[in-house]
Amino acid sequence: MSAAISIIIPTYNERDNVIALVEQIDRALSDYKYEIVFIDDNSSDGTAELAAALSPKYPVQVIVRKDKRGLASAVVDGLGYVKSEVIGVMDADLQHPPEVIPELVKELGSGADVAIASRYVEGGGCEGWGLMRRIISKGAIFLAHLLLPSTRKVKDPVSGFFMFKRQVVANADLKPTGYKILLEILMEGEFQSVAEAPYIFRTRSMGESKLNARQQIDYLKHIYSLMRRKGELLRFAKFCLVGLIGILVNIGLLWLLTEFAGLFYLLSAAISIESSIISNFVLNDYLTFPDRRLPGAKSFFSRLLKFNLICIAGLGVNMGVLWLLTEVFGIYYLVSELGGIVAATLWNYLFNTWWTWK
Ligand SMILES: Nc1nc2c(ncn2[C@@H]2O[C@H](COP(=O)(O)OP(=O)(O)OP(=O)(O)O)[C@@H](O)[C@H]2O)c(=O)[nH]1
Ligand SMILES: [Mg+2]
Repeated sequence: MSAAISIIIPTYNERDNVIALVEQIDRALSDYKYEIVFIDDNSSDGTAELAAALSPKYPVQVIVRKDKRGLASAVVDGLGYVKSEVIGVMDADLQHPPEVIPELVKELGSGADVAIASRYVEGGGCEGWGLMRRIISKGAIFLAHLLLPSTRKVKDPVSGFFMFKRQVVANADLKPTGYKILLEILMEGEFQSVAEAPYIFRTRSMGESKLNARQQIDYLKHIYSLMRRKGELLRFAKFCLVGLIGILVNIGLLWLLTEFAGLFYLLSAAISIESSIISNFVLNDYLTFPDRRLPGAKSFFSRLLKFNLICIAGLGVNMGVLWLLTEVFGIYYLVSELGGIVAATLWNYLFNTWWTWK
């Protein structure tokens, strides 16, 4: 099969990598028609000039931007220059092995719209990473899975090495912050199927890493921006509103059952707590998570049971924090309870999005 492929490669001071990279891509794609578009942020080491000098021999185009505006934005700009229907993104520093590109192309040929070179499927991995970098990488993925649930089906949603069909981004308004352009495409693009092919993220042998704490802060900003754009912040606000309604149901019923039905107040409390959990569940099922509700009575009751268990554990979290802040930190108990409510709300929300409304 011969396909037209465009590879976008963001560069910043990668002089010592570009020649070997282009040669390796050329070898890997010997059966394909392809083009490489470098988006260079005005590297001071002559990267752009060196890459441009390859163009008589290889299908290389170099776009130089005047300022350093970041990896992900470089890729977005690159989309404006590529000509093929099949588009790939990879780093310039040879940490992404070009031999994997044909495997990604095959995945697209077999029906995937997005094909990701993944470190976290069987056969994938990272060469020479210390414990800290592993924790940061896994933590970043955990955060994406937790806060942006539609990414959960992808094991490596922050990979910098992937390919996709042009139509995936044709109507997408891409506004990434920082490094993680794949996350932006997974959240804003239009696609049906995603495939992941394993690869080993190699150690960088030439040039310097541009990764620093700034990128980690940018990542948090990016997640926040996606949560806002994709309605996940609104979802959390609805969950909190339902929680407030639950407090009214709880206190109102406690008062009614104790004063008018003549029940012992602790019995009234048990009934009103459970009633507010059930009313919260129904409201959340219809208002907060209408898009993540499976049909059928069995699924409904299974969600109700999960919600119940998480909320009862949430009561324990509330009381634990109340005790801790009051007894250990000496805070006035009514103020401590605010901490307890915040902790229990977060607990309930996170565990319910993870388990009840997966
Ligand atoms: N155009 C552009 N490219 C960038 C910028 N920052 C990084 N890059 C390129 O993006 C790719 C990934 O950057 P790296 O510094 O290698 O990041 P990393 O691979 O996550 O980190 P290491 O494993 O430490 O190398 C490389 O090709 C860089 O040259 C930028 O601000 N602008
Ligand atoms: Mg790198």
